[in-house]
Amino acid sequence: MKSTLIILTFNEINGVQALYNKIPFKKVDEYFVIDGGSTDGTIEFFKKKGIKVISQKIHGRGEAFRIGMKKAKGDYIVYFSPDGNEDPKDILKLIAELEKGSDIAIASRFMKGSKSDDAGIFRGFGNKAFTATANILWNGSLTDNINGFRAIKKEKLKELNLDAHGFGIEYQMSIRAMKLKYKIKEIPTYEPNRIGGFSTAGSFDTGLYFIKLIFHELKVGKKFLEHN
Ligand SMILES: Nc1nc2c(ncn2[C@@H]2O[C@H](COP(=O)(O)OP(=O)(O)OP(=O)(O)O)[C@@H](O)[C@H]2O)c(=O)[nH]1
Ligand SMILES: [Mg+2]
Repeated sequence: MKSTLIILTFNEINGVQALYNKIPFKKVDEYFVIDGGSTDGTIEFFKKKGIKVISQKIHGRGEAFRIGMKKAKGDYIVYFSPDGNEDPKDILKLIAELEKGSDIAIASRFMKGSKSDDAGIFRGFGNKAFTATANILWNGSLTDNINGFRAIKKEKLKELNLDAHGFGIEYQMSIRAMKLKYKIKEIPTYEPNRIGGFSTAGSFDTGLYFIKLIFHELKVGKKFLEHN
């Protein structure tokens, strides 16, 4: 099976410079960058290295995930954000879990063996509360269904017909995957603080959108399958 590494950036030059040499480009079959409109040199950095950069017409991680799915030639897709919150070493570990038979593999910041320096008390609590709510509603047992650092089989991702915006995309992916009883594997990860730059995930707005998503997903049920 072939793997595609998708790097997601929006003004992430500091992280990109710090992490570039640690990204296992040679160990995946395909890689490219999807950029949400960087103006800080991120795009130029990758282009200079000869790496393809796809510039989004519509901003946001939701859109970036969808473009990635359409462009990826591999059977396995890994989404990686080089902001310092994600350890590039986990990229191959996530792919390995798909090879072992999982449909989705998520780097969890909140399971046994994990650690997060970045979540803080408020965001850590929010993350866990949203994960727990989804577990109750859709009969799951995940510890971190929000983290963007994940790998998924492309065919399985297509089936989910994700339409969420921005930072809701991962939550919707996890919820729909639970609805379809996908095999989801979590691996412990260490999330350090971000390297320079700025987070654009406003906690309040994101939280509000997650609540809307929960109601939307309750209403939609499995009807998203009809679009296939
Ligand atoms: N392609 C793309 N990437 C984006 C977009 N918005 C944010 N990103 C990237 O997504 C990753 C996560 O964004 P952050 O703002 O750090 O969100 P977060 O990790 O939830 O927040 P922190 O934990 O505070 O860092 C980073 O690598 C960003 O550069 C976008 O519109 N398009
Ligand atoms: Mg981040």
